[in-house]
Amino acid sequence: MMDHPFTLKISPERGYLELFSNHITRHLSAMRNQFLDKDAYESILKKEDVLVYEVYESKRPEIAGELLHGISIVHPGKVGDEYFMTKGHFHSELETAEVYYCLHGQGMMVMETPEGSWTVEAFNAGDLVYVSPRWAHRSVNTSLIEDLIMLFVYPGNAGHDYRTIERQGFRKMIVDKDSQVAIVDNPHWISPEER
Ligand code: PAN
Ligand code: ZN
Repeated sequence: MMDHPFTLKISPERGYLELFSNHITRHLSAMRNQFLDKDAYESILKKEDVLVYEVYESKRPEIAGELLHGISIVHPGKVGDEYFMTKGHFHSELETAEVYYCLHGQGMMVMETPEGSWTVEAFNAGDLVYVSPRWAHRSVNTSLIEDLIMLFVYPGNAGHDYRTIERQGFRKMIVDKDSQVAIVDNPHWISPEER
């Protein structure tokens, strides 16, 4: 089958939902054990199962040669000191990269390799973040007021491995420390030697 090229006009005013064919919502209840502060997590959840982030995808065949693309929106907020963030994942096909372009807001991309190397890229609207092959990635909204809105593009055959991060966590966490954004060690991270 040969698909015809197409154009998507991306603007919040038009409503992303009308332009993309799939809408994924991740509420706090779907992020159990991802945030460090369990008491803070339970107490927010008891009041409301808040929407932490959502993704609008343009559905494409999940095969090599295609480019999967869409918009992710991480809402502002914290669980304890930790800013709202995505679950994060490795690509199942480890040797696949991803490009993120920040449309609105500010954030940090937390990344690490299977061997435990880590890096954190801070970005603002207008910045492009290149996630190289092999690096797990999680986007964090470091604003407590504004949405973080990103455009992402990645290979059709990438696939998502969430299990590894669910098990071992990310090495670094992004927290609000005396009203400053800080990168700190995750005390629950399981190092390659312990796996
Ligand atoms: C993105 C992410 C999106 C949501 O499309 O899927 O930002 O984050 P999680 O998938 O970690 O919940 C991407 O990286 N795709 O590969
Ligand atoms: Zn990805």
